[in-house]
This record gives sequence, structure tokens and C-alpha cells, in this order.
Amino acid sequence: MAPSSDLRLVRQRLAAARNITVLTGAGISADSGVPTFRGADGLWRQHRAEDLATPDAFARDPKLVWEWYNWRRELIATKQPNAAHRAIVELERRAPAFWLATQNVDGLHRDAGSQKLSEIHGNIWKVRCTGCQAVSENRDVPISILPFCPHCGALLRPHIVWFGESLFAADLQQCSTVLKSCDLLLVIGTSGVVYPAAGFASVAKEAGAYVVEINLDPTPQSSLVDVSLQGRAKDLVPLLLDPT
Ligand code: BV8
Ligand code: ZN
Repeated sequence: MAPSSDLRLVRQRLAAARNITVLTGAGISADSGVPTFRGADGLWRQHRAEDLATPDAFARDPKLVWEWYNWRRELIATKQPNAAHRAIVELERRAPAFWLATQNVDGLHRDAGSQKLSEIHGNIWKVRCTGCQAVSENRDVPISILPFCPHCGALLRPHIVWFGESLFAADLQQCSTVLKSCDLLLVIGTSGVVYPAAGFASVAKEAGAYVVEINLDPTPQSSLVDVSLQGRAKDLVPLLLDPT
């Protein structure tokens, strides 16, 4: 558990911060029971996420990729936001300027009430047509395989950013703006290996932000952040708001 002096320091910095940016990864949803990407529970039928979350995998075997997403949709549909998600909603309410960039596709930040957010890797409850590019919400659990576009008949894909695909331009723009303008960046529950999100801490640091990391373990970013709080997000994030 993080030393109380670090917690006190971060709490003071948060209270004084005028412009807060938060970056979250799978670790914040782990406390809701959603398997992380690279943790022990990140495998499905012996496939690694990195091998399935690619355009090539979908082109080669769209049925297999949709079966993987159906497995995740069924699992995520039963999960609720946790105290860390809710504390971030409270932070959004309190801070004069706030933005959340999440790498998570589970939609739990939205369910918790976050509004000022970019889902930079997409959202598992959205589908996109590979023909007319129409994006729509689809909460079928499971989604019928294979799903086709009601407008143009083309195959539907998850509206998710796969490895080898560029993030949505609007999100990249928004993230660049909020990383360069924030005076405090909170990085919560990410292993810091997937780019461009893994570079966000250094972008903010170079722009003069105070950077705080919350994670169970050290990450490649731990050496460049100002404070690294080691522990579970559901325990630590609420403590940053109010001393209990
Ligand atoms: C891009 C959607 C430009 C899928 C995801 C070669 C060819 C092509 C690209 C590349 C290449 N080499 C490198 C790249 C770039 C690549 C990349 O970075 N690869 C890595 C693996 C080296 N990036 C991309 O491709 C990105 N696009 O760069 O575009 C481009 C275009 C073409 C060619 C070149 C460049 C797109 C990246 C997006 C990929 N999509 N998800 C899906 O979900 O179905 S990424 C996937 O990883 C998830 O979104 C996840 O969020 C993300 C990051 O993982 P984490 O969130 O950090 O989760 P992880 O399990 O790793 O870690 C959990 C952490 O939580 C741990 O640290 C753990 O300690 C901690 N934790 C656990 N429990 C708790 C906790 N902390 C606190 N409390 C707890 N209770
Ligand atoms: Zn279509």
C-alpha cells in the first residue's frame, strides 16, 4: 500500500490542480472483474489478445474474432464500475478543467457517469460497417455471427482500434491538447507498453505537468513520473479525493 506521505502529497496536488487529465488502462477495470490484457487471465482458447485484435485476424477469420468479442461482451455485460471509476467521475465534477482518456473498451467509465472522456481504443458495445463506415451501438449478447450492415449489407466489425490501426484523429487531437495543457496527469492501471497511450506520460511531463502513476506494479513510465503509488486502483483513487 502506498505510503501515507505520498497519498497526502498527491491529494494536495490534486486539490490545487486546475486542469486534470486522467489516462486509464485495464487495471482500473480489473477491480470490477474484467480480465486485463496481459495478466494471467488475458487468454482465450489459447489465443493472445494481440493476435486477435488485428485487421489481419479479422480479414482471415472474422467468425473467430467475433466469437472472441462475444466472449468478452458476455463477460463485461455482467460487470459494474468500481470505486475507482466513481472517484474519477467525482474528480470530473470538481476540477475546473478535466479530461479522461481511457484505453479500455469495456464502457465502464461511461456507465459510472464520466462524460468528458475519449475512448481512445473504441468501445466494445459499438459496431462499425466495413462498407459504409456507419457506427452504431449494439448491445446484443451474444451478437449474431456474422453481423451485416442493415444499410448496405457489408460485414460489421467491432468499433475498436486494433493493433496496427491508427487511433481516431479526433481522439489524437483531443489527447494532445489535454496532455499539453494539464497541470496534473493521473495514469491509472496501465502497463505502459501500448503506443501511443504509453507515450502520454512523457508528453505531459515535457509540457510541465505533475505526473502521478497508480499501479499494482512498476511500469516503464515509473522512472519518469513524479509519484508512483503502488496498490489497487479501487483502494487508492478514492483516497486521493477525501481522506477517509
Ligand atoms: C498505432 C483494443 C499508428 C483491442 C487495444 C508494429 C506494427 C503496427 C503497430 C505497431 C508495431 N509496433 C508497435 C506498434 C504500435 C502498437 C503497439 O504499441 N504495440 C505494442 C504491443 C508494442 N500500437 C498500435 O498499433 C496502436 N496504433 O500505433 O497507430 C500505427 C499504425 C500502423 C503502423 C504503425 C503505427 C493501436 C493500439 C490499440 C490496440 N488496441 N485494444 C481490444 O481491446 O479488443 S490495446 C489493449 O492494450 C487494450 O486497449 C488495453 O487497454 C491496452 C493497454 O493495455 P493496458 O490497459 O495497459 O492493460 P494491461 O493488461 O497491459 O496492463 C494492466 C495494468 O494494470 C498492469 O500494469 C497491471 O499491473 C495493472 N493492474 C492490474 N490490476 C490493477 C492494476 N492497477 C491498479 N489496480 C489494479 N487492481
Ligand atoms: Zn454499411
